[in-house]
Amino acid sequence: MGQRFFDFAEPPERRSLAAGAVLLRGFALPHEGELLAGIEAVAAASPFRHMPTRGGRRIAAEMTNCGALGWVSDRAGYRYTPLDPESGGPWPAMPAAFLRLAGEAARAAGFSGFRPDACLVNRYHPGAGMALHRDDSEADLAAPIVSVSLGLPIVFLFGGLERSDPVERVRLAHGDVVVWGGQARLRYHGVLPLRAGHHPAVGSCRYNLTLRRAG
Ligand code: MD3
Ligand code: FE
Repeated sequence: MGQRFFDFAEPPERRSLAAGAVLLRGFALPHEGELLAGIEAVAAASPFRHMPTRGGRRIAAEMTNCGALGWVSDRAGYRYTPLDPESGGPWPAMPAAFLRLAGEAARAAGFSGFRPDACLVNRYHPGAGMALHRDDSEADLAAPIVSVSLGLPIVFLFGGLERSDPVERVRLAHGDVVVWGGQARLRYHGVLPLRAGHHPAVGSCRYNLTLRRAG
């Protein structure tokens, strides 16, 4: 009984996944409305699209970006660009709620002064996943990446520094935030194909925001 009483005083769940990787369960929940409105505003200016890979296939997740730089892939490979190749104009501004959440999450994980200049927004429909890869095209690899999951849950794959290293599976659900820095920054990662479902606030898909210092 005494135990139960103290449950109210617990801080939000915080779990170290590995050196440099901190999972903040439910950290984004208080900001759900602003984050979803931000995604809608970004997508109104730069709509979600399937980007081609260098090899000519299409990336399963639909993507868009906000901030000074956006991540793009095409037959020339992948890189960050200041302009949306579809609209021809700059990527939409980073919504204030994205910036604030990224800064607070990074600070909670021990990274002070994180100022992202790029946010890739991924949208997964059932069946879409992301193969193991590393994020290595950002200029400052000392800066962390903050990722925010919204909508349907997914199984995240967290590997090592080599593609053949063993992979840990972590469920990422609505409102979960992960800060990837230090030694975790260059580890292989991916997600399993999304399973169909319905999320009361988001519907039948999953969004993932990755906030980065790209330039
Ligand atoms: C670990 N996105 O956009 S988020 C990506 O769920 C990406 O959409 C996945 O991988 C998604 O590049 C995973 C978690 C994540 C993001 C970036 C990382 C994990 C990371 C960078 C380094 C290490
Ligand atoms: Fe990645």
